[in-house]
Amino acid sequence: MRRRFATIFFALAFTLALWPMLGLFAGQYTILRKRDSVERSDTLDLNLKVFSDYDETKAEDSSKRLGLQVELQKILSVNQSSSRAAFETVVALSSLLPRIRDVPRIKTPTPEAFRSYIAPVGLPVIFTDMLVGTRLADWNWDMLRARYGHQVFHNTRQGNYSTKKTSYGKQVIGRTSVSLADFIDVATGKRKPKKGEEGLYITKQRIIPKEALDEEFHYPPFYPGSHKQCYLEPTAWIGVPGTFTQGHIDSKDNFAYQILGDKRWTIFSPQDYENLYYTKTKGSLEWSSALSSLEKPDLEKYPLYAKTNPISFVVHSGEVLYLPRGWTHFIENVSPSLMINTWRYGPAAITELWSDFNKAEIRRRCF
Ligand SMILES: O=C(O)CCC(=O)C(=O)O
Repeated sequence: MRRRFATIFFALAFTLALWPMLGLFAGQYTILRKRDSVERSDTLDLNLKVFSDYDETKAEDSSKRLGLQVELQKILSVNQSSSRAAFETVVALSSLLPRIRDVPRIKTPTPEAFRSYIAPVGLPVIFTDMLVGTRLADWNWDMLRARYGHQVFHNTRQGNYSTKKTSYGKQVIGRTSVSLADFIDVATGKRKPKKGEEGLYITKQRIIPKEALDEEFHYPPFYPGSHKQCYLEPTAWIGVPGTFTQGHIDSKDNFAYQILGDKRWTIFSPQDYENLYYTKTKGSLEWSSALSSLEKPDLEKYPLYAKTNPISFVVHSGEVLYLPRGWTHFIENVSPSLMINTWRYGPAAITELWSDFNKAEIRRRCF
């Protein structure tokens, strides 16, 4: 009896002695957990601060999003090749992207701010002053005519695109050759278009000679010089009013520099992917929407379109649009317009349905 009493007494004393230590441990654990979640949501708030109009109802998804991003990094660090798990995670991620109703215009942030708070979110932004002080800010039609007027652009889109009646997939647009001097004379009203010169759109062409690129073109100031290899060579899009590019998705982040004139962008979040009737079209636009007109979409044929959230805005000369990959974009030139864009393999944490997402080399270099 005395032995049993002694055992119970010692067991109780032992538990009591350990209790504070257990409590300390549990408390510390809770503090760590709390700190973790505070840090995470702080980062997210900072990420989203710039998007003052994002949909608050989606805010509760933010921690899920961060969890998925961490998960995705883990999956990709183990499995460099395309995997079902990675695919499913990126699709889940895109469905948690906060809804925005407008694209914010901001002054160019520091590289650190862009890389920490903007690029990882996967939402578009317009930089209002990124071109100030660069050579591109001095460009005008006369200077372009004098400098590059002799260049002839073969394969220039012509005609039907400006009517917006065509579907890219059917390839019914015309193609023609035009010199930049002729194009500028017609676009700026110096002379009337001759037959075959209506609706000209020089698309995705080199305008700055390769050897002049370093001097003339400034890559976005957010990454070190060594990241130049992460960009595709800049291409020019030069169109008369009304010319149009049908909705499609790009597999890389886009920096679109609006050099001259105005361009209307109508964009859709990756969440609208299922509602835009994508067809995988052979041709220069890999992924295009079957919808050819946004003005009067045929809702009998495309009923899901009614569920989409189009965001429409005009980018003016001197501004730069950052459009993360995965966002559908329909584009229309609203005045004679020159845009130069460069695509970048980037870290935008949104849907990526293309195989190059998993190329280990690109990730190592550019993320
Ligand atoms: O400006 C256009 O017509 C199309 C541009 C485009 O699709 C892009 O920059 O990704």
